[in-house]
Amino acid sequence: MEISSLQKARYDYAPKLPEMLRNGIADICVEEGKETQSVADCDKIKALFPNTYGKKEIVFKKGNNTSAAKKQVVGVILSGGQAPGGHNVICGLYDALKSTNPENVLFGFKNGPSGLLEDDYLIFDDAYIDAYRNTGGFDIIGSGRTKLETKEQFAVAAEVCKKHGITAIVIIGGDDSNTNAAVLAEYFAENKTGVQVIGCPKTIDGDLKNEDIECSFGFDTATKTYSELIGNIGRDANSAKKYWHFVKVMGRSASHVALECALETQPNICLISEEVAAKKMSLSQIADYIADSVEKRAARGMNFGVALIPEGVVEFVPEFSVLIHEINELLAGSKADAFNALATWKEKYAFIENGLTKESMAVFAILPEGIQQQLFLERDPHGNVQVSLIESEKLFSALVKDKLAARKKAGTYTGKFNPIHHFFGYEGRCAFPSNFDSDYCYSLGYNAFMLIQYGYNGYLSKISNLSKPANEWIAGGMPITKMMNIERRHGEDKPVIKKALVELDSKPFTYFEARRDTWAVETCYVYPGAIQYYGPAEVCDITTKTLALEQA
Ligand code: FBP
Repeated sequence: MEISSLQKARYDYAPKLPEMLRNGIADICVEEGKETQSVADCDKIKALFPNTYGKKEIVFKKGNNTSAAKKQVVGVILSGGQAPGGHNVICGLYDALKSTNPENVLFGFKNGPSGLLEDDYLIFDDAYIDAYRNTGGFDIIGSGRTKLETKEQFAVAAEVCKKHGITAIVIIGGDDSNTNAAVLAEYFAENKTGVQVIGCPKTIDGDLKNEDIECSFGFDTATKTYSELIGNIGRDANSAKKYWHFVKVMGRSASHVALECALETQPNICLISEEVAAKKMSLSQIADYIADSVEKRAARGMNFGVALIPEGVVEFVPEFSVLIHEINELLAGSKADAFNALATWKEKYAFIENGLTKESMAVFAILPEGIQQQLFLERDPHGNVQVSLIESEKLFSALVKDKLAARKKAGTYTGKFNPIHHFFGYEGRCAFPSNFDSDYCYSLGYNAFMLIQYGYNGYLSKISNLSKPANEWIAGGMPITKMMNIERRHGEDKPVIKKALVELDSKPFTYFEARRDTWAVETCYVYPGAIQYYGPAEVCDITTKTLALEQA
């Protein structure tokens, strides 16, 4: 197989571990802290996790390794969307496991959690692992979105573990996957299977973070990749001076990715979904907000700009959520057949007009026709609108165009508005991990094995102090139940790790808020350039602005 020069060079990169994990396995001991309590709903969580609740936070130190000398057979699973660095979690896990005892075995369950249920696996060896060191992607074993959440699935998982003599499972996933890791850990403990479960925090969305987990892996590389592209677009816009670029960036619901890219590149506009929801902004208000920037810049002779749109924004617009709800109701069950039987869009439109409330129809009516049709024609297997498919970058540029046309008529705006659309998502999920993600992920995997070796169950691998150089990072573990609360999901009370949305009083947001009015009318673009893997630490090892501000 042909490989690029960079890939070859990255094979030789030695990821940096926290100081306490550096001296070799024989020199790692554990220090237990206080017993933990969940962040909320303690009694309910305790009742649901009688075997794994209230365990102690732990930190690794340099010192005599006192862990039990037993052969470990570990299974690892990649769960959910790709995030740069996943391969290194597995490499770190493998290296720690093999340096502890060359007889230890690492199973990789293929294509996500379903691999465990279907007993579909490979066994790693040096040659296989070496071909994936410091590379992006999840192709080492594949990933998938099957949820491991039912008792029946847990029983199958226990059988598969028993068959192979597996002593621990490592789940690399986001908030949902790690919630399920905690439930699986409790099941294994309750049924005395002897199998431990350890989670590792992954997602480019950056929404698995809390007072214990400083950031999920992949966020650093993905946002640096998007920021490079946005910076390039900003420079193109400032060179050609004739286009407004509407750039949608990934992040299923939280706006951490958009905010980080804005902090890196200083675009004219960046919507933050959480603010849209807090201020209950309507589509028309958002369009006016963007149009104001277009108009002010045009008045200064700048008919160009860059606007960032977070992927999930429309779901945070209250009137839009109501509209989606009404559409789902309107087409529920057999009503969809009556709609689908109508021959023309004109007839369908009349059906819609008849079925929606006046308020929702007013929202529907201002949408571009392409988006109106998308809402009714592209539906998921349950018949629901697929909000994630909505091309919000096109939606907002169309709404802004209408606003500007009205302003032109009123004589307040005389500029030109030529929008161009982009969506940056998949481009960043499998990039070569930055040095930060290479180091962080390798440390998470290495550390996950130390948690296994010391007998912990239901813990998340925790590496902290991340805004400092890697040697100052702190390695340890936190019981997943500590991060849980009860939330209403699909009509039921469920114990879950809380999803971290952008906090409007956080340092990253307030820093952005204090500067965005200037960015909206002036041209303040910053050009971060491509991720650098080799060179001075201040160029190659920088963390995200979000992390730097949070820990300032
Ligand atoms: P995870 O939460 O599993 O990490 O995935 C996040 C994400 O990358 C979102 O940013 C995006 O909306 C979604 O996955 C896309 O999912 P898919 O890969 O199934 O198209």
